[in-house]
Parts: sequence; C-alpha cells; structure tokens
Amino acid sequence: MTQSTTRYLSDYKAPEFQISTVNLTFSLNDTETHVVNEMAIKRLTENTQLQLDGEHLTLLKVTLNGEQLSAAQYQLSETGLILSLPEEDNVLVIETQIDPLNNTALEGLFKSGDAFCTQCEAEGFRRITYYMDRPDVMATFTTKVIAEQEQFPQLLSNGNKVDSGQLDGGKHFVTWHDPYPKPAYLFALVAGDFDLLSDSFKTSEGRNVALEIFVDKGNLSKAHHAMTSLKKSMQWDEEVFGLAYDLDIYMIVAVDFFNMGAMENKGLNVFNSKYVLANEDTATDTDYFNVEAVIAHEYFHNWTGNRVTCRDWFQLSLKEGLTVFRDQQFSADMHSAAVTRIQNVRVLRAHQFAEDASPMAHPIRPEKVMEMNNFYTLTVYEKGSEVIRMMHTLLGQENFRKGMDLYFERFDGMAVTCDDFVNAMADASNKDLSLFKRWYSQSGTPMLSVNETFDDGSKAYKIEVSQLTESTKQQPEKYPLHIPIKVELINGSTGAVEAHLLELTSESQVWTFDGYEEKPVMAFLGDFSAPVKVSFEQSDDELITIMQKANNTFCQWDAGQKLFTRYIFRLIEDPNYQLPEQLINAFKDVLSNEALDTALKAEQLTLPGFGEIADNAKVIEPEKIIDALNTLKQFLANGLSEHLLTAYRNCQSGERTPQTRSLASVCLSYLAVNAANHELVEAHYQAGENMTENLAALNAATNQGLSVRDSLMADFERKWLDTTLVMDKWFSLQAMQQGDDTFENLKALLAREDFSLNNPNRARSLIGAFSMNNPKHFHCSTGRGYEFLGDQLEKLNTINPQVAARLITPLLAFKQYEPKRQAMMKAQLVKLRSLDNLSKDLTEKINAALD
Ligand code: B3K
Ligand code: ZN
Repeated sequence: MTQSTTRYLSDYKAPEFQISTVNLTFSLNDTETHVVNEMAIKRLTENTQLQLDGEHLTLLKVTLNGEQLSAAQYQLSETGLILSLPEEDNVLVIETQIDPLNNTALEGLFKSGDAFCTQCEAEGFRRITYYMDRPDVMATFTTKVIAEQEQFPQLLSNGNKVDSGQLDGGKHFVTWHDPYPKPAYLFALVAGDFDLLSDSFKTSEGRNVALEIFVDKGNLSKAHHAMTSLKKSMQWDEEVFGLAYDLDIYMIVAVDFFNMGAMENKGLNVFNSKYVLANEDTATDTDYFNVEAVIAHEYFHNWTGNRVTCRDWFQLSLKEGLTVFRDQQFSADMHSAAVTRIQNVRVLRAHQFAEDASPMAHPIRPEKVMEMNNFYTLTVYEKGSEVIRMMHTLLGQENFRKGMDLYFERFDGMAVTCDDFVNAMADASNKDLSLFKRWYSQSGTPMLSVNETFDDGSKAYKIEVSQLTESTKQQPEKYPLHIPIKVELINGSTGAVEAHLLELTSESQVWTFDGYEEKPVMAFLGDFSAPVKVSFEQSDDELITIMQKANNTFCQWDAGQKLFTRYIFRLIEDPNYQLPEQLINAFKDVLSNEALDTALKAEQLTLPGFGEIADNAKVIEPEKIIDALNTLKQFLANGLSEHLLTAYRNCQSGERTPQTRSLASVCLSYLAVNAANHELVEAHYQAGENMTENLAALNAATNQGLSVRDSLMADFERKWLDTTLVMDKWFSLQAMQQGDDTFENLKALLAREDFSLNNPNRARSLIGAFSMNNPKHFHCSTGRGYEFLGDQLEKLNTINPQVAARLITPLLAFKQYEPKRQAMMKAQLVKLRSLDNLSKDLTEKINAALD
C-alpha cells in the first residue's frame, strides 16, 4: 500500500543541502535503463543527514567522495534514501535502474510509442534517480544520453548540445548542458526517430535561436501551425513584457502518450501531440486556437516558471496563474479580445466554480496536499489567472508591467512565493494589496449581492454591494476580499454610457452617482472583473437594454446568458411554463444586428451548459435540467427558425472564416432540432471543407439523435481510422450518443482494438466525454452511468493514477444531487475506497468527498 501522508505549507523548511551540479548518464533500454547520477552537494547546516527522494527505483550503487558505500551506510525505503554527508563539499554518485516500458503512470521516464520521454513535474524526477526532488533545489544539469543509433537517432535533453559521438555495438551518445540552474521538475530527456521541422527566430537581444519541432514520422505538414504560434509567442513576449528567449535552441517534441497538455522543460518542451499537430482536414478552428494557446503558455513559462520558479509546490499558482493570464492576454491580442474573454469565463463558470463548491475546494495557494498532481487544478490555473487579472485591473497595464519588471529584477534565478509576486506588484505601483492577498488563502466563490435605488427627489442613484463567501469544511470562517468591480451606467433615454471601477474592500459598501434624470441601467461586472457570482435582480427589459447598449461586450453577452439562465430555472420549476416572445425578439435582434461581430453572435446564441446550470441549482435533478435545456432550445429553434436559416446561409455563402464557421455551427445545432432541417445537417457534413464543418454536423446529429448519424459516423471512421487524434474525436462523439443502446455501444467501444486505457487521450476521449458531456446517460436513473465510470476508474487506478484522479471529478460532487443519485454515486466512491491498492491520487479525492 502506498504511503499516504499529507504535507502542509506551514511546515516549509529551507533545504539544508545545496546541489550545485548534476551529471547524468542514461543508457537507454526498454525495461532496464541504467542511470548514473553524479551530484556536487554542499552541506549548509550542522545536519549531516541527507534525505533523497526516490520511488520505483532499483538501487545499484552509491559512491560518496570516491568510496563505494555498503548497504549498512545508508537507509533505503520505498520513498527514498538517507545517508550521512560528514564533509561540507561532497560528490555523490548514485546508480539506479528503471523500467520505462512498464511505466504506465507516465511519470518519470516512459515510452510513448517507440520513443523514450520524460515527465518530471511535479515529482517525477524521483522515479529516475534519488534526488532532492523539490523546486527550491536548483542545479546546473549536464546530461549524456546513450542509445542504439538506428532506433533512436535523435537524443535530446535540456540546454545546448555540447558533445556527440559513436559508440560500440551500434550505439551513439549526445551530451547536453543547460547553463541555467533549474529544479529537477524541469529536467527532460527524449530519444526517438522523429521528423523535424526547423526554423529560427532572432531575439530583440540579437540572439539567433534555432527552433525545432519533432513529430512522429509523416506528420511534418501538421507542425507548421505550431511553429508559427511559437514565433508569434516569442515576438509577443518581447513586445508586451520585454522578455526575450535565453538559449540558442528551443525544442518541442510531440508525443501521443501524455498525461496533460504539455510541459515547459527548459529548452525542451514535451507536448501532447493534440496541442502540436494541426491541419485543416484534421483539426478544428478550436484546435488551432488551443495549439497556439498551449504553445504560448509553455513558451511564456520560460520566464514565469523557469527563470523565476516556485519555492515549494503550494506556490504553484505563482507560475501557473500568471502564465495562464499571460497566455489569455496573448490569445486576446491575436484574436477577438471579447470572444477570448467570454470563453475564459465559460470555463471558469462551468468548471472552476464547481470545483470551488466541491469537496476538493482549495485556495489558489493550497495549504495541504497529499498528492501534488491533484493540485494542477482549474482553481490554481484559471482562478489563479483571474487573481492576476484583478491585480492588472487594479493597477492598470503600465503599473502591472512595472510590477513584472520589478519581480524579475528581484527574483531572476530564484525560487520564490506568491507573496513575493504580490509584494513586487504593490511596491512597483504603490498600491496597497495587503487585503488583496486574501485571495491566495481563501477558497470558495464569493457571492455579490447588488441592490439599487433611485431617489426621484434628489436624483441620486445608489448601489449597495455586499459580499459573502460561504463557509467550507476546511475553512469555516470566511473573510471579505478586495474585489475590483467594473460597472457601466447606461442612460436609458440618451443611451450615454459611463464607466466606473469600484473597489469593494469590506462586507458591504454603497456608491452614489448623481446627474441622472431617471434610474440608469447598470451593466455590472464588466469584463468579468472578478471571479464571483452575482445576485442582482434586473428585469428582462433591463437585460435587453444591456445586450443592446452596453459598451462592454462581456456584459452584452452576459445579459443574454442571464436571460437564458432565468428561463431555464423557470422551466425547471414548471416544465409547462410559457416562455415569452420577448426572448425570441431579443435574439432576433442579435442575429440581424449587422454591427455585431459574427463570432460574438455565436457566443450570444450558445446556451449555458448542463454543468453551469447544475452549479447554480440547489439540488441537482438531472432530468429536469436536461428537459429545461431542451425546451428552451426547441422554443428558440422554432421562434428564430427563419433568422437562423438566413444567418446560416450567409455564413455558408460568403468567405468562410473561423468566425463564420462558429456561427454556422451554432445555427446548425438549433436548426437540427426541427425535422425539416435534418437534410441540412447531412449536407453540411457532405459539403464540409474541413474538420470544423464536419464536426459541426456530427455534433448536431449526435445531440439531436438524428437517424443519419450512424451512417455519417461510419463514414468518418472509414476516413480517419489511422489518424489517432481524429479518432479521439470520433470516440468522444460516440460517448455522447443519445440512443437507448448507449451502454451496449460503450461496451463495444471499450473492446475495440484501438481503445486502450493506457493512452490518456483515448481514455479521456471516451470516459471523460461520456461522464462530462453526456449527462442524460451518465446520470441515467438506473445508475449504469456511474457504474461504467466506477469500473473504468478501478482499472485506471493501477494503470495511470493521474488520469484516474481527473476522471473521477463528476462523482465527487455527489452530495449536490437528489437523494437517489446521491446514493448511487456515493456507492461507487465507497467501492473504490475499498480497493487495497488505491493510489494516493484517488485516496486524497475520495477521502475528501466521503469524510
Ligand atoms: N507545468 C505543466 C503541468 C504539469 C502537470 C503535472 N501533473 C504544464 C503547464 O502548466 O504548462
Ligand atoms: Zn503552465
């Protein structure tokens, strides 16, 4: 049984030893890779006991200052190695053997297809060798990689190539040196036989950087978008933050087996191929957007993460929240800022808010952790980014930039804390951020309640805003936060709009605005200036005014979403509720408004998803939500039918762009509701010029359960059977099917030769898509959906605990469901908890949910 101990932020102690250099030699072999690790270690205190982390390693030999140690001279356990370093300066050499081929957890050194690759963040390096595997231990790495030349012509590691040559027995070696001291989590090694796309970039400092993207043989033509994205990111970071790249080479390797999106290892990023490979036939517009965003994110980490890193893992948001903020700003600059922001907010509302209300709720700087991999969360990343964005809003771009400059001036080359970052921002701008720091330690989504009054006599318009964060088990006491609130006051008669930034710093505050003849309409929380929920009673007319007259595009969109949400909840209470015609008119105006950006129209027309509605329900009754969503969709599809058809035709007839395709897809999803348009769905598929159009048709056919769906899916499968990433899409569409034979089909899908739980993308595409995007069957009243997930998690628990711990998410929220489902969901957690080999990853989450 794995040792399950909880670690606390409050227990942090600075390291007592310093590792200055590390010389690694890898002799690669599928099941018996040999690793020699030579470290120069300085003792910093009187304590001579050095504790090194190590897991799943076979120890071969330990040599200290030239003398081989006997087993009696060190203590070896399943989690590490303890030995005594009497000298101040020491050279310690440790030889270990590891088994990459059977490493299905994909942490440390593993095989992805024929290639060797690594993933060390957060604590994977300890699966390669014994080491002080913590981010505040920063060393200079030199890595020699030895392997068969024919099978592994490319041998890569961090930094610059300093040596290479032939060896006996058909082997060769390459040695890499990374001049920048780094924590072990940024170490990387890749060996394989790839196609290589090369380019270069000249930095503002005059450095010529070689850019290299390694992909599986035959995929070269799909690497160009990634390369263009990389160059745009390099340019943007120089222009916006004055940050230039600092090595002579930047490499990206795309692999098919990867637990997450990508990894920012110094000079050698390893990517899930999903975020590198793209061409029009195989990737959607969203895929293109995501490839660019992830390439940017990993590139931006070179400064925010690598040059300045985290002191300990509790500080993860120091690099992740900040880097997500930077990639979001980049995407906003490359595309529509409004649409990018709306999409950020959708993710936050649908998933992060749910996490903050779940048993795994934690502050963006968690205080206790059992398995660090469980904390690469929407909270640390997305809410973390919102916290940085709030500072950006409070300080303004210019002061924020000054704060960034000061942060690098103070901390370049160091491992620091979130407080260090906020202090740099406060010092550079003279803004008091002491109260603001609470955002780092308090979990939960604050609720803002807004009350407005207009005094006809004095003509004063007053608003009162109060905040409340509900107490949680971990944090019974919650405190007021410093919340920036952008508002717009719209003068109903003149249409004039006045913008203000309010700073809420206590439980409740009042603001008064003069000079209005009548009560203005307030567009509240412009740009979603804080990650909060809002309770503010506004009439339909007021919301429609905001949709039409607010300057802030986010508020225009949000007002439409509020209308939708309002009527979805009315329908949940009363399925026969008569929806008002006014709703149709409001969205007719959206569709026919020529001034409105096409992509924004698509966003306006997109209904909130199941998850977002569930998050706002007191008790989740899945059928009621699904029925309400369907009724509203049908109502809009009927009432807007002509407008939808016209908008659809306009999109199809003019020049096709990502924007027109997004509107066409949304229109098609509504049109597919009515039998008269079913042929249109098939025609859209048949005439599809790219993956975006093909998928739009397949999604519409799947969601509406159209009879043509099966033949379209069969056609798609025939075309793409050999293209792994496209087949992942096919598996997801299968998982989302609505028919009565869904569970039989799922069983057949699991049994297919091209399905394997060992491949995280494939596992997620079927199991994740089913439990997240097929609420009808996942929440099936018989409990079969929960059983299906429980059974797969039991297998994944031993194959790949990290992937299992992600996929368990929908079960953790069982307490929010109606009693019958609650009991069935809980039963799956109880069953999993009884496994004797339950991983730390699942133990931590299941305990949080059940205890
Ligand atoms: N830093 C990595 C994530 C590592 C996840 C470890 N379980 C990718 C990123 O955020 O850029
Ligand atoms: Zn990151």
